[in-house]
Amino acid sequence: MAVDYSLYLVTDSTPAILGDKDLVATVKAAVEGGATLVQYRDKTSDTAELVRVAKQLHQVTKAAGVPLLINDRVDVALAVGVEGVHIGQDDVDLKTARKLLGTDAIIGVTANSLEEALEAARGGADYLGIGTVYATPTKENTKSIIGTSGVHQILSELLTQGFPDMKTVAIGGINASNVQRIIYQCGSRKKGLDGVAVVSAIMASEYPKAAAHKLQNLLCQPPPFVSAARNEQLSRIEIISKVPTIIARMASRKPLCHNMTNLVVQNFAANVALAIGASPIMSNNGLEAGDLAALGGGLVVNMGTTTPEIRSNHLKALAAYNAIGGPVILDPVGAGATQQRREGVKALMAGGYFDLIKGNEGEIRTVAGAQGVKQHGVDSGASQLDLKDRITLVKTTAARESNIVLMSGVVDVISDGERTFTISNGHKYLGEITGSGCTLGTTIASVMAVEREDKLLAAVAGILMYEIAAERAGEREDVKGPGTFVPAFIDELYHIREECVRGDGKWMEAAK
Ligand code: 3NM
Ligand code: MG
Repeated sequence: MAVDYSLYLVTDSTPAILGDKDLVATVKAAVEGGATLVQYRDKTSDTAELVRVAKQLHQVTKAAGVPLLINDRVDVALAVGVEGVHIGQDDVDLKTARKLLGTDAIIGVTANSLEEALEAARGGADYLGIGTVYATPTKENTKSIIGTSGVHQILSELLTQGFPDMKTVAIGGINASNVQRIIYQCGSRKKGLDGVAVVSAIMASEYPKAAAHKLQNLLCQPPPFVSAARNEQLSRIEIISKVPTIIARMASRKPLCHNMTNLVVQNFAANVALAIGASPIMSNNGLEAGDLAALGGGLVVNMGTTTPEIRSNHLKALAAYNAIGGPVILDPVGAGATQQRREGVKALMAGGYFDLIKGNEGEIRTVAGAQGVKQHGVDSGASQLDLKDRITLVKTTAARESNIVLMSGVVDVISDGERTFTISNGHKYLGEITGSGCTLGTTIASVMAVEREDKLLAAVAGILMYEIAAERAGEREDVKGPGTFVPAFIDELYHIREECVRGDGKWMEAAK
């Protein structure tokens, strides 16, 4: 019989989670609300109590047609005649469990790493519980926090190593606020999760039926930030023909460009937004982000000025934009430079979805290593990768995060994990003024706010507008250096916008 792994409830009888609710009644409510599989997990009760409670739970689950598994204890599973067990790395081995329970039993195994996942798959596990995704008070002694990218890596290896049909659920810190994103970011087009396992999101809820129902509803829909459509391919000719129209549309729509940025570039970012035809707002107050997100614009989260308070504002704003699918860009300024910033990147990436992450080589390398995926031979600092390796890093990071990654440089590399472009426009004076990276983010967020279907196309449009304007400004006779460059650059951004509005796309011939 096919097992539905979509909403897997793992029980917890401790007062910290269950409160004063009754365990069996809570499970009954959860199953009524939509839990599709139940694991009785009790690490402290003696065997007689485990058998007694498991019998009660089994009555409830059997009536609902939902399988019941027992955590760790094959003997209890046998005594009660439930559908299977879930075993951890420290419990009875898979082979023995299978021998005792037979081929029909459902046997799941916890996998914290790729090695553990492959071993369990080879050993004939029916499903893997992959985690710990995010740190959780429910289980504090977990081996490692692997994030969505760690799960993603295990799923893709299962596919390439010959286990395309292996059933998988993710576990650890999953709740209604992140479940859609976790499903989206853990999986890929080729292999996704079969479900999520939760403890506190249901067991700690005052209304377990409603909590399960809400999770089941969320599981049925993609997260709001997933675009409905996109181009399978994107040729140079298509880009050249589409970009001026997109910029013209931006100028007519005047999208809000919400910058949570550092103190140095606020004024410059606002001027760039105005020049390209967007409507800037500089707000670092996370509490008003919901109102701003509702206006339909894009958000730039810039880590240039960082304190714990700013981080909490960033997280609030991220959640507000994610909730309605508004585009969000992360600019992880100086990401690898200090412990605070490394932690900051991790916390932001675990706290929400960034449609695009933009940084220089060092920053993108920090982002790539931020979530428990080990990188080979990486240290912080100056450019060390050749173009081929930069392309590989950008592409694999984007695939792993299910978003877009832009590594800026003399040659920019941008990818959504499947389509990858290099862009070689720009001018050396961009490197001689402050905020040129930050305001590229401002430009991209503004374009993404109007081009919602193909986010990669939107980002490429923003980069080309920005860098060709810089090129034109840098080549002007009245520009003698970085000081005169800044106003000329703002003028050229404005001119390109005007040309687009007039239907004149000749400026795009400079794209390279
Ligand atoms: N196993 P919550 S994490 C039971 O990583 C369990 O193997 C984990 O609880 C693992 O849904 C975990 O409340 C607890 O975060 C998950
Ligand atoms: Mg165990």
